[in-house]
Amino acid sequence: MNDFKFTKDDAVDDELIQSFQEVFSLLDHDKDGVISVYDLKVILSKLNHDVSDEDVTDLMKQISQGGESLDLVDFIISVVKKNNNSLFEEECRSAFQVFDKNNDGILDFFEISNALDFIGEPLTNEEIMEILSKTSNPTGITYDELLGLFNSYQ
Ligand SMILES: [Ca+2]
Ligand SMILES: [Ca+2]
Repeated sequence: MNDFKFTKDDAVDDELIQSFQEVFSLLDHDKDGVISVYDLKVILSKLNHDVSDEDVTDLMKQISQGGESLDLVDFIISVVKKNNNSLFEEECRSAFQVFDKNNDGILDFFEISNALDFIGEPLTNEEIMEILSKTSNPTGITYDELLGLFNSYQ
């Protein structure tokens, strides 16, 4: 097995890795430790998906980001990355709803100011005005714009 270690930031615990290992070994049809195009094809035909070699190769490229096979570490990383993104979006959305006190879908100046105080990063009025000046609507910020701002800082 690999001695690849995940850092704390990856938020992967032993139990999770074990369930990844189980899924992985299901997908690794010939049990050689790598999910290949061949393995994918066997699995898909078992599931009654009639797929061409080309389709399977395309699918593999999508999962492995251009590669031709996946080992366990690649597999976990591709799944974790995917989950983190949607988790992140979900958290942003619920945070947005909490701070959008009047539920109009826009964080206005006071709502932003409250939100920043709440997360312990108060900005000056000028700084908030500057953020707002970058948005399409100078009186407030929509969820999509907020997400865009977060993503640009990442
Ligand atoms: Ca295999
Ligand atoms: Ca609002």
